[in-house]
Amino acid sequence: MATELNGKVALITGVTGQDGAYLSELLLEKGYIVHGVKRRSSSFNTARIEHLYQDPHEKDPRFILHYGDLTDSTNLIRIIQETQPDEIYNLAAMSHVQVSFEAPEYTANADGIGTLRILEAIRILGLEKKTKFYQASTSELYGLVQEVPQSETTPFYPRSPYAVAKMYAYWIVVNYREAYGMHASNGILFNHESPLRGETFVTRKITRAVAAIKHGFQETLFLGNIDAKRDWGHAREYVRGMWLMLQQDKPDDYVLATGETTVIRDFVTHAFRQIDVTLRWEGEGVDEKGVCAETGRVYVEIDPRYFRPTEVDLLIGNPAKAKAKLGWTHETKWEALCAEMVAADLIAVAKEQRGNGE
Ligand code: NDP
Ligand code: GDR
Repeated sequence: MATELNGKVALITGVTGQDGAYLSELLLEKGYIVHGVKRRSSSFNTARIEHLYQDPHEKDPRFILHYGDLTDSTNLIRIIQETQPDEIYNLAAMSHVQVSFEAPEYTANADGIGTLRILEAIRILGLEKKTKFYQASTSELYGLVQEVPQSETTPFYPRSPYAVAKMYAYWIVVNYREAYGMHASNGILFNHESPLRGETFVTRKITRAVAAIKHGFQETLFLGNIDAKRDWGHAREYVRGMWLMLQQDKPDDYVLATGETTVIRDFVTHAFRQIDVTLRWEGEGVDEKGVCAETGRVYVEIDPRYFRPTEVDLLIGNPAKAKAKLGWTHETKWEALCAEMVAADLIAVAKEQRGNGE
């Protein structure tokens, strides 16, 4: 970290997550002092940011972690008071759509009211004019298809407790911007993935399973609705868009997406191709099995437990505004992203198994 300091301080909630890790790297490269909020956990939850860790005894550390939680307003007020950030990136959330059906109240508290808590903390501390705020909004707000491609003007129709909580967060950001003149922006980000993606999201679940099957540690990949379509980009490129939003003179809301949509089934096929397995799908229905043409071996099975009570069938974003106003574009295509994730998991799974003594 030899970069000269740029005199700015950033605070990232959700620093231990996929986006938190990439954003921390980016901001440190740009010369920020980065404070991160992490939750207390009974086991280590900092694997994604281990390479950035600095001993707190070090002189003038640039990357500093604080225990905190979006459900605890006094804790948030104290952290913001202590760090006096120029920019806050609110990435913390219970971010799993299916889990939000199991824990809807907690999801509303953390993802919805949690956002309000930070905005109020900024106001209570009188930082409205100093601190810029980024909110991790989501394409899940579009939910039931109203129009495609989806843009900043497409009506919302959320389809899960997660999306409804994020919709509250979206509007409270808009309201605080208009009511108090805060520099607060929503990034409406479409799905973005990477080798750091949580293991229970569909892309990473697929790439890890492919790696485990290749190494002989897993027999079958069980999936839910493989007919859903998603607009997938690379997380490293999307965090740059977050930063760009806070560098603008005026706050606003922006879609970040690739503009291309892909059915889950094709991601599965492409992932298996990386280990030289050619999947042949039986029929087109989601209750059919995926079979390898040469051997007849079943690699993929559909398990109804992974179906959601209400599904988001089709996401395809229009990133034209972000391109025109922020100069943001994506580079990585989903096929390359998939290949990168499989390659990383082939190494990771082998390492884990060695670690387990197998
Ligand atoms: P992750 O699930 O990887 O990370 C979520 C982070 O939030 C983790 O650091 C997690 O901590 C933390 N967290 C969860 N609950 C709380 C809480 N109550 N208090 C404090 N921290 C909490 O998500 P991503 O990095 O993929 O996404 C970042 C944000 O962007 C999320 O808000 C997500 O909803 C949103 N988003 C993501 C998209 C994507 O495709 N990745 C697309 C659009 C929006 P811990 O590590 O301890 O679990
Ligand atoms: P999503 O991501 O719900 O779009 O939310 P996820 O990868 O969980 O699901 C994408 C699609 O795949 C289908 N699917 C499965 N999903 C999971 N997790 N596991 C399975 O076994 C499986 N089988 C099929 C799902 O039904 C869905 O249609 C992500 C999160 O990062 C959110 O936080 C973020 O807001 C949105 O992306 C944009």
